Amino acid sequence: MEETTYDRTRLEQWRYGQASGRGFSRRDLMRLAAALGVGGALGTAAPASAADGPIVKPLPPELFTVFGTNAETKWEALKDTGHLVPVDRFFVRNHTSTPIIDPVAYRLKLFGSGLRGPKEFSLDQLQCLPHHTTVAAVECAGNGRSLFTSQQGQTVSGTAWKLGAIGVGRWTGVRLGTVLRAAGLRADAVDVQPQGLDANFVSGGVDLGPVRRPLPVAKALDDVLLAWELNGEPLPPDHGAPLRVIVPSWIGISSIKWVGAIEVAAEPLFSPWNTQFYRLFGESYPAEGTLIDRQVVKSAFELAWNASLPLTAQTLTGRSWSANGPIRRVDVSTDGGVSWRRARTTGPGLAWQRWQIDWSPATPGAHTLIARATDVTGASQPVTVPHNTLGYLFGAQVRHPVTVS
Ligand SMILES: Nc1nc2c(c(=O)[nH]1)N[C@H]1C(S)=C(S)[C@@H](COP(=O)(O)O)O[C@H]1N2
Ligand SMILES: [Mo]
Repeated sequence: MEETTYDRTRLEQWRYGQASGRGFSRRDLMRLAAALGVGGALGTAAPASAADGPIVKPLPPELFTVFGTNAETKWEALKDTGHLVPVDRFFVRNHTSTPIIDPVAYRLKLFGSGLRGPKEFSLDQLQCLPHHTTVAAVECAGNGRSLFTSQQGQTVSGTAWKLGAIGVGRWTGVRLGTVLRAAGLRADAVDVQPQGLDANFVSGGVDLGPVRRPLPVAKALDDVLLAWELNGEPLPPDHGAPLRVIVPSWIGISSIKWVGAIEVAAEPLFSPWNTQFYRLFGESYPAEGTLIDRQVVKSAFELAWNASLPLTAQTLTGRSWSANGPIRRVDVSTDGGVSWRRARTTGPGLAWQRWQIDWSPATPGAHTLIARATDVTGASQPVTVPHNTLGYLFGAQVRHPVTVS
């Protein structure tokens, strides 16, 4: 009885954003759900078998840097590609391992207090709904994390990505809104929480359940897609086959891969992925942390880290992106930020903007290149960003070292 009162108070605190950032264990969550009668099928059995390693596709060293279950795209491998990142070099971020899911046996299960009743769809049934295609980035919230340490001397935890935890693809599927309405969405629904069919995520010995994170219903009905195709091909296993969520402009964790169930609730939902992770903690933030959803402005050169460049006239290329909309201008410094020149933008400004600038290095030796983008809202890239302990949203100007000889 006392416990129920406590849990209810905790839920109320979450609703008003006042609770501590400690998050919930799966047991806490199930107990809370049972006590309040708001739960659903947490951790439904996955019709999946494991692949040999955490990632199925080949990870050749010229395309990827591998960090355990994750693989970062090398920026030099994007130099001669088009606007989209080819599947063979699209970064992979797996909490555990890529599951192999039988598309015929596959069902998407929708449930929760925000629906008139539970509903299931086969892949065929989903593919009979109106199709929609969008070009969108998937970018990890921790993209650029290692720069907190290498540029700002700060300690952060998590995968030490440079800038290659982003990929832009052309995704085809059905709008999440179409599926929610077909499932009987109620007017009082507030949150939508997709969950993956990959293995439960265990952190510090605690089973946190399936990878899942809530979205407000307004975002779910806006531009979110349930995708079965990437760049005109069936979705590959590592990127969520047979079906994944694509949440444009939001941090990568929102784009749940291998989505097996979606909870739709008439009350706020929470999971460790919005209470414990994907919040900004640190000196500059409140004790309970600041929830993050959207990405920030970033830029990268299509060059290796410490690239060797010739002492001749050449064209440097790169890309810049922002969750706020199109990039309005990109300025480049080849002298560590002393002087700046405007880069020429090339190609469409869809999800990211390609650009180039000519450079004739005057001297051999070490040089520092910097690209600084400004988006349509005037948001740009500062010299430094405030530290957060989990190393999210590194939007500062990146000092890219090269050697000219
Ligand atoms: N089910 C599930 N979905 C997931 C993840 C995961 O581990 N499991 N990782 C998330 C994170 S943190 C990111 S950044 C993106 C990465 O997508 P990608 O591997 O297709 O590049 O997927 C998200 N969706
Ligand atoms: Mo991520």
